[in-house]
Amino acid sequence: MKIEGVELRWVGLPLVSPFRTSFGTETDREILLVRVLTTEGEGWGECVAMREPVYSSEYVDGAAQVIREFLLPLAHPDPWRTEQAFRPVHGHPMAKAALEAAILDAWLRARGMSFGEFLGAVRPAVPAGVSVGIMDSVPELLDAVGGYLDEGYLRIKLKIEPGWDTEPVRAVRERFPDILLQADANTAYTLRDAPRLARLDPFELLLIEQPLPEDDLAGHAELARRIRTPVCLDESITSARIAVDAITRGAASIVNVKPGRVGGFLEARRVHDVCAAHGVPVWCGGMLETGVGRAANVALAALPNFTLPGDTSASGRYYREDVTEPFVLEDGHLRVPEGPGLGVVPHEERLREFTLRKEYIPTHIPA
Ligand code: OSB
Ligand code: MG
Repeated sequence: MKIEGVELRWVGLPLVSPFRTSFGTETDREILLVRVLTTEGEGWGECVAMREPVYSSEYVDGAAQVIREFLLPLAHPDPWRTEQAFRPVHGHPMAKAALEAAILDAWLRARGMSFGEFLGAVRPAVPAGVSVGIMDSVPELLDAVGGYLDEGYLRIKLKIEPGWDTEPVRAVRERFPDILLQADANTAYTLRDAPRLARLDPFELLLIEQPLPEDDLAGHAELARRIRTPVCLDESITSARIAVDAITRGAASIVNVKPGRVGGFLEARRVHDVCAAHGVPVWCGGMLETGVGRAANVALAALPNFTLPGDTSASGRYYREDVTEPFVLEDGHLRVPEGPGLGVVPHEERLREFTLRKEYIPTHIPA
């Protein structure tokens, strides 16, 4: 299998409703898709970097630059060789993950094997949770949560920040006493807020995700001793090695796995494996992906130690029209695609409709 070229495609998709977090509000998404063209067919990957560097240091145009200038010259048709070849490039996990995923997709399609089979999926469908943004008022939040529960979502995650925490969490817990409920702070607190975070203890949250800055493992370990809610890490977990470090220091008792954040699906599987070895449950995070990224995430979420519902929601929670066939909720679950590779492909016409710009980079990468 020879890689003959790579297409970078900037896609613009409006969200069905604004998504507000402690780092900003998303309304119109700009997404970078990577398509590799090989002598044995093509492969697709989604870069989960956002337009601005507010979740992590990566951003769409920066990732495109890194792929074009630094990663593509190192790429290989074999996904493991590609991963190894990327090692000298520091950081940029989302750029690496996108190109690796596209190569892996082409490699799997050429072998007639699905992502699920390749990664080691043990379930035909995965339970779906939904991540609910910060709202202007508690009644508005209760309406949104009620709507998602009516649709069948099996777990609710509330975005929180100082000033939007105890009150919304209490209101949702009082209205819906029996649901699986958790909160995500996206680094919005410091250790000085420990007493205020302890006020969430009575609400029986499954976990609190990333309360403190990403480089504060010691702080998370200390916080975990001061609150009853289990501490889960997202932004901090950038590799399997850091996952082990966080777990052994007591900074995380649950881990959110995002392939883009750890540099690819091969590393994401290792994060799953080391967490399993330490008895730490994991769940699959999300970055508001299109069907391209979602297909692979859903396959990953079918691995045995993904024992909590993920942020893998149906396409309709994000987009009126997805670029692939939409993922739909069936009894609170998303089905793991079974076809070769991702098992889905972007719909040519819709893709064209949503494409902001594209760039073709010819390559001569022999097997
Ligand atoms: O912290 O999990 C996060 C979206 C963008 C960036 C960061 C996060 C999120 C979400 C939404 O919480 C997850 C999803 O539904 O894709
Ligand atoms: Mg998070």
